[in-house]
Amino acid sequence: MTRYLVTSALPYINGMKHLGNLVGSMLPADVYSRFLRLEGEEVIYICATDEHGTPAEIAALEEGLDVRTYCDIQHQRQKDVYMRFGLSFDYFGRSSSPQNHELTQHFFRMLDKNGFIEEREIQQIYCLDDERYLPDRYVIGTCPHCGYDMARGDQCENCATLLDPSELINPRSAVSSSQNLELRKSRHLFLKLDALASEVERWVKSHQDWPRLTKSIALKWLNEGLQPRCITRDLSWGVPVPKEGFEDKVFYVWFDAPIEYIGATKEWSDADPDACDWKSWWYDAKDVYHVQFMAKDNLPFHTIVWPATILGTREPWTMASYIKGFNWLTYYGGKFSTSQGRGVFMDQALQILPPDYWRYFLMTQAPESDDSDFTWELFSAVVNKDLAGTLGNFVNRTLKLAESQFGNTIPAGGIWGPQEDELLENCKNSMTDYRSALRKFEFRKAVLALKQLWSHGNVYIDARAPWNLVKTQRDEAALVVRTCINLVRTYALASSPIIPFTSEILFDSLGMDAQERKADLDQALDLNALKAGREFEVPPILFRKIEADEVTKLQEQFGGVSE
Ligand code: B3M
Ligand code: ZN
Repeated sequence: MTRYLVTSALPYINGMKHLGNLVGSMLPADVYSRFLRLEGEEVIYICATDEHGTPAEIAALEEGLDVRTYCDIQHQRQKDVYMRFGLSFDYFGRSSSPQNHELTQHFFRMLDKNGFIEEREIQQIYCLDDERYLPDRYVIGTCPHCGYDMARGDQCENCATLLDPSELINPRSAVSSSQNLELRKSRHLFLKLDALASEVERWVKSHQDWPRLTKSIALKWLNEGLQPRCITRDLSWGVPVPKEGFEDKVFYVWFDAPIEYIGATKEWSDADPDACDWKSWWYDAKDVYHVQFMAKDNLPFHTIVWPATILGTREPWTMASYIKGFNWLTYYGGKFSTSQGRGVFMDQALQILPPDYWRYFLMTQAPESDDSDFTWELFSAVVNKDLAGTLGNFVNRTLKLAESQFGNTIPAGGIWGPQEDELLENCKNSMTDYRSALRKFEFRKAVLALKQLWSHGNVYIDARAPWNLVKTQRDEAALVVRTCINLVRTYALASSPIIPFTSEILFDSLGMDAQERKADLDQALDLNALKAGREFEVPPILFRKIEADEVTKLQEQFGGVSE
């Protein structure tokens, strides 16, 4: 039996994530994990905050906090909003954990022992007042190309030119504004990617089933030739380098971040040994199918650098079986921008509408084969049509009619006939499409199939018109109503990977117990599961429509109809 190990790219600790971050990694990973659980598979879904590196240091500095305190606060804040979005991590860890420190040092020692680490001398900017080396983006000055006086040492934000800090005019420290800078030589450790290139290439090429985006980015890197990569930094926040002469350095954040996939699982094991045996998932785990979800900018690290790191240890750590990469979700054609406050952040989204509105909409727009664009017009159109118009409307009509004609118990009577057969046949087909799309990581297709499944109910109830039948053939009307109530159950079960909160509302209103809620997707197709005589309640309106004036207001509030 295959066991499924699901991970999504670890969100940086610095600040709330936006809807683009959500749809590009965590949300599809959650949908996939929930689907596998529904299929009765053994699955764990692991994620964590990525806490080391310059961005965390800068953000802490800006808030006047020491970096550990800053990370404590931000980790809690992120975790909280992910819970509210229904992201069903089995464990949500922290890359600053002792477990990750230990594992990262172990990985390094193995690489060093096996000859895949080399020392090199590089030049870096040192600030005499700050008494520290400054990474490129800590150096600020005037851009030699456009004259912008706040250009960062790695890139000018105004004209987008890539820079080297030595090109800046009047360079100064971003930490203190001190101009007391000098170039110093410093020794660093490099991972010899070149020595591992052919092994990485063989590994990549053994995965022909990966999405085109993933394969093309991996092959592009391989074709350009792999160079040794610096994996140490002159910072104090991070995993210390366990090597003589390097005691005052830490590993580069991208060296320890993927190791935290393992680290987080170990954090879970250490906290609850009965719940999880981390090593059985990560070490010599031949029955594990490991799926990674991420946005495309993370693909080089996961298709090249991280596998090279594992291969170089010469130990049997679990490598990706499948890497699902996503393009960008844009906001009115431009970037979601943290610094410019464009687009919608996850905490703001939940102040506007409950999580399922966002979860459903985002999955309909999953940027799988191309970038896709967020607009409030599209958001309201999809919500109004699919959620309010198709699913919500069917549930509401069905249960309201049942209640008014038969009271709050499922009615008995009537004989299953050809129209019910046809309904069941249609549902089976849509369910097959839905399951096979999810198995193949084709999320947009899956959502389309789910929407199909929902629409069969409306077609059936319109054709059968139980509101008329009830006047002349009460038994027949009872059959239709009973079948439709069973369809509500089918929908609640099938939709739960995408809109889990709505499923719970429906389970509650149908009075389903814990065992009944665990039905799989074959059992979900039983349109006689809920028997006559069972009580139900009519839930409040499931989804409300978003009106045009609200769209206008949201556009104004969140800005940016144009870049
Ligand atoms: N934190 C980058 C990002 O959030 C990085 C991912 C790490 S995955 C090991 O896009
Ligand atoms: Zn510039």
